[in-house]
Amino acid sequence: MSYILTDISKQIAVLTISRPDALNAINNEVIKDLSTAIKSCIDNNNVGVIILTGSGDKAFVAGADIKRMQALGPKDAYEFGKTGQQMTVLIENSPKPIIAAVNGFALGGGCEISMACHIRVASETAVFGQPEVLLGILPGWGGTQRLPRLVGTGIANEIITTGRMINASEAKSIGLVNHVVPSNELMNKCTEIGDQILKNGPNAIAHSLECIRRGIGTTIEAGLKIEVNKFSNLFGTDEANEGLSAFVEKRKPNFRGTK
Ligand code: DAK
Repeated sequence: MSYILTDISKQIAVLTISRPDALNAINNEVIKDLSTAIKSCIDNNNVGVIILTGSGDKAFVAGADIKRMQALGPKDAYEFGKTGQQMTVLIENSPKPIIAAVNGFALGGGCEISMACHIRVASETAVFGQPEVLLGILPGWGGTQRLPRLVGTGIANEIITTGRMINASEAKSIGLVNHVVPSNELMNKCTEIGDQILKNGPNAIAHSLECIRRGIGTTIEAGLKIEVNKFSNLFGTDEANEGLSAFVEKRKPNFRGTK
């Protein structure tokens, strides 16, 4: 049985991490199942947007499985760290936007998974944090890299070295999340964003995400080169022909057949 529940409707896949007795804490099996589920959504032509959430009303993901980590030595920890990092890279590199629907605790590895997603929407009850230093370890699934890129170095330094918890409204104020909504509106809000994305060209979306991702780590000049190449490569494609013609013909574009 998989730790991931998959529900696909109207080109939006909802992936629910389901390990409720451990607040959806992540072990190797969850990493494997989540990676498989994401790859399968990326390969599925009936999916255009992915929403990632946690089961229950208490946690998105309460972190890596602390009970399992207790037994790790440096070699196993390196493997666990690498596997978790690969999963976050798979999420971040997805050509289909992945929206984190953060429905509760997003701590340690949970916060790191949410930060690898392209968009974060939090319920009012969400709690973020990188409490690894409280355990004598450090954020090892990209927290030290993605948090400063999202919120700036000074705030990331404080969050990581204090390990303190951040509530949803603070997360919004520092730019860690895009939106905060009441719990019962969380999935609606994510679906609304997903529906808006689905109206647009899938290749244009995928290439935009790639330009943003690759441009962040480089100079403006190098980033502009990536952008102009991606931009020009879209011209002459069926998708760009459809989008540009639809504007001229004063009609809505049809990029995905059914939408
Ligand atoms: N791991 C395993 N079990 C967990 C867990 C976790 N992270 N978080 C919660 N649980 C389990 C609890 O043990 C409890 O199970 P039972 O004792 O009932 O069997 C059950 O979930 C319910 O939790 P609580 O009873 O504690 O519930 P409360 O409402 O009282 O508290 C809490 C909720 C989220 C505040 C608390 O559970 C908590 O503090 N959890 C731990 C949060 C945390 O520290 N998370 C960060 C984990 S460290 C690496 C790369 C990355 C990482 C590690 C290595 N390498 C490069 C090697 C990532 C590290 C982390 O994520």
